[in-house]
Amino acid sequence: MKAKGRKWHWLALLLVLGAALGFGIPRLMPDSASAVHPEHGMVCTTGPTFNLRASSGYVQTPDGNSVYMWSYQKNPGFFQYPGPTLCVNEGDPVVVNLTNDLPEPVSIVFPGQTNVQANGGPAQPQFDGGGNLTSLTNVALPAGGTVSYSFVAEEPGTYIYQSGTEPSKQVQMGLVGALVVRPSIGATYAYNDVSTLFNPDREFLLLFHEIDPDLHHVVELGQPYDITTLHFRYWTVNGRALPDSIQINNTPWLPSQPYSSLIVVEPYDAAINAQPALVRIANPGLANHPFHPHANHIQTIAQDGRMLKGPGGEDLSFEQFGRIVGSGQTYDALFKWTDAEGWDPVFNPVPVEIPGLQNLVFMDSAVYYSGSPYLGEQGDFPPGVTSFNQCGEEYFPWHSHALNEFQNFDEGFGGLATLLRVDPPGGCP
Ligand SMILES: [Cu+2]
Repeated sequence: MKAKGRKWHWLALLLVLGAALGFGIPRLMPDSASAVHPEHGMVCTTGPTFNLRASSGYVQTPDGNSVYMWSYQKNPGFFQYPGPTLCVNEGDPVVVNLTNDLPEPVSIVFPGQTNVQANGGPAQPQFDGGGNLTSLTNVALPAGGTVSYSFVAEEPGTYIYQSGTEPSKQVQMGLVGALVVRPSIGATYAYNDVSTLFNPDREFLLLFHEIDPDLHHVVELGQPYDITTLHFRYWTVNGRALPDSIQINNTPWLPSQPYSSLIVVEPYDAAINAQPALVRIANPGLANHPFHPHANHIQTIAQDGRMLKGPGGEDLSFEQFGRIVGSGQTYDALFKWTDAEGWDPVFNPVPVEIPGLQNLVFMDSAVYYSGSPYLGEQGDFPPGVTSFNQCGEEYFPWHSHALNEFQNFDEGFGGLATLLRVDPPGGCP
């Protein structure tokens, strides 16, 4: 494991994050997030019956752009991207009723689920005039058509759901979401194995997706969709690009993008904080993404909704500091942040050479840097520099290491990235 990853070059990232990191009061929401930290962490829409609409709307990007999207939203509800995170329990009879507001047939497929029954809508398979397969399952016809899918959630884990109709268009347009099946031994476990116990107040989902705004524009205008011109310009985590990705759940200025992806933890402590965070990673998009979490490594425990165990039950989980998340794949990881050296300005003052105040150059007058190398301590800043650091917390970037994806329309840093926030023991006041 790496110890505290104090990489000063990443300071630059924190300095360009202009928008304030919210500690505000979230919008009242019917969905369940963590009871202790509703601002952060995975937001569940609970089933096992779900009513979704395939609809169009607009999302915002950090460079001030507004992009036409398709997505699944709750019915009734507001347009949101990505679709709601569907949470069910192992053994549940799941029913997903889909209504189509879009101008062409749409559907949903549930990779990893077995015996999915489709009721209503034209039956599969469907072909276009040229004999090409256009849909993997029954569709909801345009202008209010409906279809219903049902299956039993037989295996716990993290899954995706997405359009099974012309995926090169409809998945790219945003018809994606995540499905979480909780194991029968309890909701504080990721799988039916005691080694997968996690802190339920530290459960996170990171769902990756990509956007070509030009292709979205031609769809908005009703013009032909030419996949050969595909050129992604935006990359999102939970429907937002950095720095929007670190804003709280349901932040009011991103009304169509309700899900935060900020990871918030406190240092591992065998006595008071022994359980790891659970990070569910899902990639329903068209591209593969080499995801790189800074600070401690993640412990990858499952892939595509199956625990990493050998034929004799051997533990095949492993530590990683980089994880290529392929198109259509999911991973589950446990994560602990360890204050390896226990730096403390009084009791363990590990000498650190910090540049003098007058030598510090900030790219932006607003920073998240604490001004101190010690967790829970805050230092001084040059005149004119405002720190949004709350309590000496520390930030680490978790980002795509395909650096073209680490930006918003060629402006970095941004894109497929979020931050890990480490609060001092006991949390921020
Ligand atoms: Cu990195």
